[in-house]
Amino acid sequence: MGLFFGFGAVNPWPGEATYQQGFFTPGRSYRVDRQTGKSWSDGCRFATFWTTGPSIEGIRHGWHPLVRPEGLMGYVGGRDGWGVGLTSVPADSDHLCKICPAWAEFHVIGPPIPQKADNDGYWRVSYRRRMVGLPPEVQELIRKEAKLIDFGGQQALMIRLDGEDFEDQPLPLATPQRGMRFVDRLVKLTEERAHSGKKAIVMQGIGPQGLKKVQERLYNEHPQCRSDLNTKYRLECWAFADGPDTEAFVIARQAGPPDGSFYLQKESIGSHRTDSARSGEGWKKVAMEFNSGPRGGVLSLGFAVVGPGKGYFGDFRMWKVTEH
Ligand SMILES: [Ca+2]
Repeated sequence: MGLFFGFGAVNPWPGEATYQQGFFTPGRSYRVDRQTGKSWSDGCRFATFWTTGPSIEGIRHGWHPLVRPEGLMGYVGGRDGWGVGLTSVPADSDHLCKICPAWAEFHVIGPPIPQKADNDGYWRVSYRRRMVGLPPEVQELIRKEAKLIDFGGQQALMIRLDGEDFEDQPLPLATPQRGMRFVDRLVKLTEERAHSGKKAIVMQGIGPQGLKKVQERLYNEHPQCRSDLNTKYRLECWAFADGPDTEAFVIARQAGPPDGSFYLQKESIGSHRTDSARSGEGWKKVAMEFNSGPRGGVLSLGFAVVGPGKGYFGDFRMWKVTEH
């Protein structure tokens, strides 16, 4: 769920989401002037947005938790056909309104930042919240009465972690999907070449300086997902470098909370990359394994092509090798 995240990261791991659709009732909502930061109340009725689910680790290790003031935030679906509704009551009403860059979720607040850690070392953020169970009948009413945000036929490019061959991409935004969404403008879907089927993704090669920019932008423009604590991950995909002196590979960076802190820091806790597929090698499986930090964090992926040619990627998969 977009309420708890680091740098827009979500939790696309298969099997971890417990609901399909979120909604909110009016309560208070805001519009915000991005230039001045000024916000004002804005009337609304129902609205919904598609999302994936949180995990305990995501909540424990997320960036500033953002909470919607008043009203009701709900999660349709869930176990046994029941959903969950949450209301939040801020400790005071003097919080700045924040905008979630991942979900354009604009009526949330940031609870006060704690001044010190608890005895167990965790920096706890407190706010009051009421939780209610939503029986199937209520969920059905919500689905019937809710106004779905019109995505206008928009589509998105996404990596599903349990295996992605890109054959049914791009995916419609108005359909629930569980995966890492690309927002990198440099990555395109293509039928020029494919390791499987007809489709793959392609990137134009860049120079070393361009690669540096890609690495710097990893937190903002590349697919992200939450990582568990003390867990080993493996990533595999097929890459093809087309053109002279060109190589294609996958890079990843991890951000996590430093020791003694609740909050994620942008400084990487680990940078990783696969081996390269180089010019003349044809399709090559590239892979990497890496460990998450002791407190988990956020994993950002980048697809890198260095040189004058182009690089193709297909048949991606990432999974947890070990769990504690
Ligand atoms: Ca394919």
